[in-house]
Amino acid sequence: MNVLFHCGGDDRGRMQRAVIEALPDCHVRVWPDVGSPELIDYAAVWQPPPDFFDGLTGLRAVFCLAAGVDALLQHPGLSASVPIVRLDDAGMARKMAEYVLYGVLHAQRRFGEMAEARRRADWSPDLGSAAADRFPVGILGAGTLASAVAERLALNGYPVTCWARSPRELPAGVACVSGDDGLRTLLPVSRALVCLLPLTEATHGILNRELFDALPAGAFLINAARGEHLIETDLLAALDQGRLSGALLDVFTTEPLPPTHPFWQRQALVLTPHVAAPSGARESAAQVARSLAQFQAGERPSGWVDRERGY
Ligand code: NDP
Ligand code: OXD
Repeated sequence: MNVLFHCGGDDRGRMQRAVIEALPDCHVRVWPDVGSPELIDYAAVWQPPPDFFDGLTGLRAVFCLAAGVDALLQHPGLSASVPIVRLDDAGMARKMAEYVLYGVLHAQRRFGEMAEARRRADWSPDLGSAAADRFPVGILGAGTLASAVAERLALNGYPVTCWARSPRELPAGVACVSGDDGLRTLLPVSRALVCLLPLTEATHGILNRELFDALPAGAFLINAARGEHLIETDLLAALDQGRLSGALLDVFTTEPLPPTHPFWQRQALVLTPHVAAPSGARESAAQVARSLAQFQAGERPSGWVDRERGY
């Protein structure tokens, strides 16, 4: 079997070695060394270039080396009839749980305001902070990453509610709501709101003025999903109006975030360069190998993407 590999980003060397090692019975070709394109059976990719799929007429499935498939689904070269299998956890859930816990602690214990006071050499700002059990957290999403995040937050004493398309069984102590009504009940009580949704037509721009207005005044936003979930100008306005006290952002409409972007000037924003939850190279490669074997056996691997839903 011929597998065509391509990985964008800094981790490409480790990912390439891990995939080759995990597929000893396959001939793994590293793009652009495609050989005869019609002989490629599978692709394992992250950030494929525009001409990556050219001539791959025998392609049977694509294994996405990431959890989010929004960019892959929009790749003009990928035929809509080719199945996509994404990474399901692959080491990301634990890291995402750490990342979001950091953000929630930052908001609940008011570390951002303390950092500002520290810049003024102000020793004793009377900030006070709510106890964890009085600091409800809402999570948009109830999937692989959101469940792990919710479980970690609940263990730390936060009341946690996740929002999904349809009701879901979640870890002990975590509530789940769904649909428009569910969102309406979740927002007014969420002192921190975390976005862990896939980017789809339905979720594009969901973090907007209307949603911010429905949160309690001074709520804190954490977006670790995709930059396009957020209307950036609405966030700046909500900060100016005190609707939001701050945000932790890992993802942006334009990455890398341009040096002139207004976000850099806002002390209330904690910015990270899309590093919330990198997948582990070995875990990812092992999952690709497992998924490929399942696919060959006519089974549906766990990260199967439903193109209709968009995730
Ligand atoms: P999953 O597919 O496991 O979970 C998606 C969740 O979102 C599901 O609970 C789903 O609901 C819910 N959802 C989808 N659409 C809607 C909607 N319209 N209304 C309400 N709920 C909705 O995804 P993962 O948890 O694996 O990943 C989530 C995203 O995180 C990825 O798509 C990616 O963009 C981002 N990501 C970011 C990383 C980073 O480092 N910053 C790293 C990895 C991923 P239901 O359960 O009903 O289907
Ligand atoms: C992903 C990501 O989707 O790293 O896996 O953003």
